[in-house]
Amino acid sequence: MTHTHHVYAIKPCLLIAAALGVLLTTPATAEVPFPFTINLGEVVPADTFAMDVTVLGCAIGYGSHGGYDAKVTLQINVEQPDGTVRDLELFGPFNAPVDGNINTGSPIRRLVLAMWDSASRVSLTARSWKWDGSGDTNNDWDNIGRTQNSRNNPLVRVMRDGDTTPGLAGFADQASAEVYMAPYIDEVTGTMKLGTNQAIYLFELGVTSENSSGFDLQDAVVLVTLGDSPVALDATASAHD
Ligand SMILES: [Ca+2]
Ligand SMILES: [Ca+2]
Repeated sequence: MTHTHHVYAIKPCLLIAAALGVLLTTPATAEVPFPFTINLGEVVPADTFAMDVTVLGCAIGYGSHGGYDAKVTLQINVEQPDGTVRDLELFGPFNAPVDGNINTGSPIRRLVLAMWDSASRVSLTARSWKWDGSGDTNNDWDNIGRTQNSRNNPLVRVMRDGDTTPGLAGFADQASAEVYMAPYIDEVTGTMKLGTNQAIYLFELGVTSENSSGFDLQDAVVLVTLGDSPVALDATASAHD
């Protein structure tokens, strides 16, 4: 229940670092273990923590043969021990499909310069948007009702160290989830190779049936790395850039 005062806890919510915009060509696997558990799609840290959130990839389109690229927006939801929820819009406004779009064809990295209480519960929410056929402003994209939260949701899979990858082809010649996660897959065993402080969220944002050919679990692929300070996370990433 108590708030931990820390040198980085300048504001209770979001002091968000500038986009570093780095291309992650090598795994940013942290060397220092950081304890947390995944419970039904939520990360539950065992200590005060900072977060690094990286969109590794995104592939979803509409129309024949994949058509045009859909917009995708992303929100990080931190439920604190007192029950209050902070919605972090690290990648732009969740309800502005153009300004907040993460389906850009490139990885996007954001560092949260805030410390959070242990026992907070972290989940992710992603939303896909469909073009209404006119221009390219926020108002020209409709939420098609594909909003998925990672909490206890079969349409969002959470990968941790040692997990088996989904093994699904990308829809309409899109790259598979494995391609986006390649730096984090063990070449010998084919299983996930992540730090104990890392998890990758795989979102299905196009269909709701696992039997559909559109079920490819890479409509958004998001890496979350927890650390005991923003400085530690930044140093970890820099060491691998
Ligand atoms: Ca897809
Ligand atoms: Ca899909």
